Amino acid sequence: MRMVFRWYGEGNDRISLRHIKQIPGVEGIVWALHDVPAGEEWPMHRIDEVKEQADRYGFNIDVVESVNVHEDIKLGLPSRDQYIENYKRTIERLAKVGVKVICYNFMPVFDWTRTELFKELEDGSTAMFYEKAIVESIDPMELVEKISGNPNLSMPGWEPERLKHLSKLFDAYKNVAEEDLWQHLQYFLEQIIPVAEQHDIKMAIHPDDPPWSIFGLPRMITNQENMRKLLSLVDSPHHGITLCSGSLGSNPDNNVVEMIYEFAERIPFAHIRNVKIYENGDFIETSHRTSDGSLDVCGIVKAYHDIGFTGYARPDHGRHVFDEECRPGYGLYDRAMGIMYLWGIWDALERAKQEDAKC
Ligand code: CS2
Ligand code: MN
Repeated sequence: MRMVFRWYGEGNDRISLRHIKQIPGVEGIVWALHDVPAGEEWPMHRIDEVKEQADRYGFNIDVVESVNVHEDIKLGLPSRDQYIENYKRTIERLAKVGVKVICYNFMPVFDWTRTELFKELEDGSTAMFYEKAIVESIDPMELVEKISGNPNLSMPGWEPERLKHLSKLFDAYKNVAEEDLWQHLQYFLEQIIPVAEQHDIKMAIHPDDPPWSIFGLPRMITNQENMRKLLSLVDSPHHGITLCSGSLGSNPDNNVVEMIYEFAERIPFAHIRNVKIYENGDFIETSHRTSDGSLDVCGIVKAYHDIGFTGYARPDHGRHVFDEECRPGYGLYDRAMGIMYLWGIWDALERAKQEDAKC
């Protein structure tokens, strides 16, 4: 398991590389050029710049999260071909600085969706919360208005400049059923994966978060069966999954441990975090510790250990603790604690393996 940490970039992240360096066992940063709009080629000089910044601290930049997929590709519009070409150029450029894994997602319109970004937990910390009834009852356009007036609620996909286009996007998706979306993904993969192969980069799709359809938009990467279908679209070790325990695990029917065993060979990147699921379908992000949430994080790490996982892993969203002011889910302290918990389990398993070997 190679531990990495998401960093939003110089001037864009309050957390410094100097501080990340002090978290035990972190060997690289998970990065992206967050200001380059989806669909555009990433400029080489900007890529080089991140490489230099990381080099100063001895961090690798092996994992990129995300190279975002333009909506026209997901919608299957004729303009997609140009965006796919741009995507290929970005893959080629990332290969030049040694990138090994590209995480991306194929969710229509929105990345992860929550209804509250700073919901207070019993211990006084805050975390991201999903209230099912709100998402189910609200007209997305009403939610847009609510969010427009509240800067604290800004989420991926809900950026002010995108809000203006949202109604048009919703209209465009009216004609896209789940099966169409699968075909559009296949079209994309058939062109991208050969380029990834050529440059020895593993493409790792992130599951849908939450793993069910929201606001009437189709979603695909939601459960084990669909992941099987996903992997069968293109048969290549360069086509894999970012196995995100928290995204998939917020549906109690999903068994993340089983997924790790089944898809072992196709997981270049692991996101590990815990969520607490309520009976009514709401969920909140908790500390990484197994007993704090509904997921068996111990069992998840054990599964990675059992399969001899040599891929990259990062703590995913964390709580906001110690009064830290940070971007939702991406504070320093709780993710650092998460890492120590993951290493604690991993090291104990390693030790047990050594003791066993001695007997
Ligand atoms: C996050 C995602 O929801 C999550 O668990 O890890 O926001 C992830 O960064 C993107 O979907 C990757 O494209
Ligand atoms: Mn994730």
